[in-house]
Amino acid sequence: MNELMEEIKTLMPKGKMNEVNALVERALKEGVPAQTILQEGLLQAMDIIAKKWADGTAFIPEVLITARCMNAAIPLLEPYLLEEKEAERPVVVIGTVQGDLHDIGKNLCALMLKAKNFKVIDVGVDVGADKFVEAVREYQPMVVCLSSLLTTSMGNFKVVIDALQEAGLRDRVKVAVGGAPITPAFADEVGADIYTEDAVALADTLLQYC
Ligand code: B12
Repeated sequence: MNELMEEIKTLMPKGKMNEVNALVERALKEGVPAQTILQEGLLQAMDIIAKKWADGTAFIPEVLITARCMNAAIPLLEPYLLEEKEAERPVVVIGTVQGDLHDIGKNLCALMLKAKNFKVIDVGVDVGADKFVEAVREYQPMVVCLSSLLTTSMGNFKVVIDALQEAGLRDRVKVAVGGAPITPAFADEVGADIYTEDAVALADTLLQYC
């Protein structure tokens, strides 16, 4: 990887645009993160030429051709940079527990979380413990949010938490619970980590876990 970055830095002040692009593509193919190529290749090359210009050992044409190489390479990195940024967003799984079809409050929670830049995986309504476990295994969220509006379904919080425990996933994920009939005492009783009364408080609380 270092060799590729060194080559990029050597070729950019020479204006070798096609060669630089080919090296960027090769680095991406070899799995070098786009952020690394940007920081340790392209930006360092710009930095070196800017310093040389400042101390009089390089001139404007060299600065311009280096910048041209930089501009030509950026579009190659762009989709990867966006993807990497996406991957950094904290993930939350949310759903309404089994036996319960109410989703207005859950949707509101999902909306508020998205507004705070969480990546939200909404598993829907009437969701059994198995599906929550599957989602936690697949998406590895920071928090799983369980919603219930019915006194007949709120007991399923514990079923989900027990299933996570049994699957060996409980230590890897926080559990938040909520819904109109839920109280802080009930959240404690079922072994949840987080309870809030509404969606705005949920989003603010989860930000503290990032
Ligand atoms: C709308 C509604 C329905 C709609 C649901 C439509 C939908 N797509 O959701 C329909 C008509 C389908 C419906 C059906 C039923 N309903 Co209904 N329904 C309601 C009603 C009027 C409003 C619920 C609502 O959306 N509130 C607005 C949202 C924004 O508030 P919220 O859900 O509480 O969410 C907020 C917080 O609680 C919190 N929150 C929510 N989830 C989570 C999750 C986490 C992790 C956190 C931290 C916070 C959080 O944040 C949210 C936003 O700030 C309530 C009455 C009420 N006042 O609550 C009855 C109510 C919940 N329903 C009730 C009942 C009995 C039923 C039925 C059984 C009726 C029947 N006999 O068929 C069925 C159940 C069907 C089923 N299996 O789910 C009862 C429940 C009583 C009980 N003791 O359990 C209620 C309380 C009405 C009553 N007073 O009798 N219902």
